[in-house]
Amino acid sequence: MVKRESQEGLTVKKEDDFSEWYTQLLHKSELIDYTDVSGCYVFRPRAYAIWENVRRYLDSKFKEMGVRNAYFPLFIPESLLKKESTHVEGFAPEVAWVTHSGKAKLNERLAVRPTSETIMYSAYAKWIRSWKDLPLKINQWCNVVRWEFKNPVPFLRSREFLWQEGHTVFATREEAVEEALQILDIYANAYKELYAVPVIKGKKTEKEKFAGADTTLTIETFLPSGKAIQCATSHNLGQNFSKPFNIKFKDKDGEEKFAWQNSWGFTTRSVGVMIMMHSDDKGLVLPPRVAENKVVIIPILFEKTKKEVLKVAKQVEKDLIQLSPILDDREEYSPGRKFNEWELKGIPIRIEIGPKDLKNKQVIVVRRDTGKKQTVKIKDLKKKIPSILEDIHNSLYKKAEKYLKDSIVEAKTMKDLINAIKNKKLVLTQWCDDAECEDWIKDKTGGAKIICIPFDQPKKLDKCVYCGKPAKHVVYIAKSY
Ligand code: 86X
Repeated sequence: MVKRESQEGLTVKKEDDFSEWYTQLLHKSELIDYTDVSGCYVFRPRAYAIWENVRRYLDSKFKEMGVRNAYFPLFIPESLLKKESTHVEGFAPEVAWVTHSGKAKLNERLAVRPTSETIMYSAYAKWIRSWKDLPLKINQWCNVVRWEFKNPVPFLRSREFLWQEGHTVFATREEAVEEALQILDIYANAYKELYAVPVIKGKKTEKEKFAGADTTLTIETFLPSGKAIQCATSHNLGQNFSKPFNIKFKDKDGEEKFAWQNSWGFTTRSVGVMIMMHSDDKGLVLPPRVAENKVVIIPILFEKTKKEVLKVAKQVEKDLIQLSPILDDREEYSPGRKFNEWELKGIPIRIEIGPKDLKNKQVIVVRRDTGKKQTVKIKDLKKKIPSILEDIHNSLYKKAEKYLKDSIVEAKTMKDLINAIKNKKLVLTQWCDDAECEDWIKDKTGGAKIICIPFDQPKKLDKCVYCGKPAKHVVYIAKSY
């Protein structure tokens, strides 16, 4: 088949070629541009605006919890990075190094931060002396670099990405455990309330958890590509870092104790998750709460009526100013061409204003998610549009939730499991907690892994899908990003 040579709409369907669809979508909607460095992308203004909205939301939630922002350096001396070697080992090939200034070799190599535990915790060791210094709750918004070799995917897997990393310190294990759960809830709510994306809350298996953690909590979802994806994570670090970094405090009882720590992170990957979940063959579908412009106003211009139509369009723009409307009054493009462009760019609502409607003091309102049209009296717009936006958010969430539920298949035997994985499903099954069975499951399914042990567990368990011994948990298994 010959591909349509069009700079405008998407030339492939989401269902036919997911990855080509995603690449075209990001490029043509002007969210992402490429650079000469593989795996490093430009976030264009419309993409960055999404991140700013999420960032504002999360930042205020963290502050409500008493977390304060700080900024630590980008460069981490090699000796410091390797201080707690077990957590770095598996990651070593991904670390990018600064070795020179100009032509002169540095005395010590500097890592470009892949994550900031080491640099933050060496400072914490100096700052924490007594129980009165605890809890210490610090977050930073920054970029990190991991020189991955798997094929890069914009937003989902890039060599540089943006995130927040929270690093908190407590006097007791209990406080830390409680906070890690609260953070996971904040993350899950951000996905639900901003991105309209449902997630599954759970715990990683011993094998899949962060090596530096006692437990890794996670939120996961399942994308229309047929793959699961980790959406954000919150770790109980126990005393695994406080011991090597010597983060000790004098407790109320006069004894010196090692502190209990958490770390948690949410990245720009989330933007890609949202886009993959909701967007369609016409282009982006943006949930209203993260969309930079919630409305586009398109006046239908004819020579005779141009003046009055534009006048009303400008009045509507004013009435809806809170929603950052775009007034597309360009005369060099046809209305049809404008409809396509703003659909491609995912603006949640289009308002068409033509001379006929004006006579009736009304406009046409079109939803991006369903394409449904309705007429609305101009005087009602200010009240009606926000409620339609709410409706769009809720119906996007419901649709994604149905997709997630419909993707789940229960398996009782390995045969069912292997089959369901072949059919790109998210499999709910039971497992004995043995790492060997976990390895075999991965092997027999061609690389599917245990995504998480969901918090939501049944009262009664049956047997392990692999070995047949009594099961300890239900688990989700899928191919994943
Ligand atoms: C693990 C753990 C943790 C704070 C989070 O998941 C949330 C925010 N950090 C990150 N991790 C590494 O420790 C790591 C270390 C090195 Cl040296 C590396 F090159 C890559 C890494 N990737 C992940």
